[in-house]
Amino acid sequence: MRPPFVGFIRLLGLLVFVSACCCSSSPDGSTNIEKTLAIIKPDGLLGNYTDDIKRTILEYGFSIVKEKIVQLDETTVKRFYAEHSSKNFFSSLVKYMTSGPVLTMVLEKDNAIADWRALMGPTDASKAKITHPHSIRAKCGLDTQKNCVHGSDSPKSAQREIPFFFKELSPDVITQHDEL
Ligand code: FUP
Repeated sequence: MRPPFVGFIRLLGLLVFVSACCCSSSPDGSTNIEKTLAIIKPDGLLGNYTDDIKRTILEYGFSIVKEKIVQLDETTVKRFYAEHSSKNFFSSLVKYMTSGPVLTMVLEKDNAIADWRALMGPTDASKAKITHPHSIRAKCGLDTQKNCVHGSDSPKSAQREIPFFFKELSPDVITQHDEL
């Protein structure tokens, strides 16, 4: 007679097979595993939102590949936000980003760049509270500047921003497109 657990193991095997077949993100069976840079800005860190934000990150299926708390200086912020150097808010952005420590993280998952941006919500946290009330910026941000979190806005930005804070991660290991 067949031991009773053989049926159970077969069922388990079937479930694993079916979930493996269903978990690829695109119709051609490819996945788009990406890394993105996330920052919890001074208002997020000092406002004690860090644990909540990290819990949300994990709940949404990201892994936190790297993390470190840093106190940014003026030179570093000016380099990081160089594309905004001509904007009228630049000096106040630099002042804000150097006003306290930040938590920099590398997040990884399928479609991480767009998914983290979606989870963050719009740049203006005051508008996010109305249009995207469940977003992170709606919950812990205040306005366009004090908006609690940062996320790379494209694969090109992620390739620049990740090694900016984590030199050990070179650009070529950041975006990987795996064929199943
Ligand atoms: P985002 O990609 O959503 O972080 O937004 P942007 O790249 O447009 O802006 C980068 C940062 O500049 C924002 F997070 C905060 C700051 N900023 C201001 O302080 N004032 C503005 O009017 C716009 C942006």
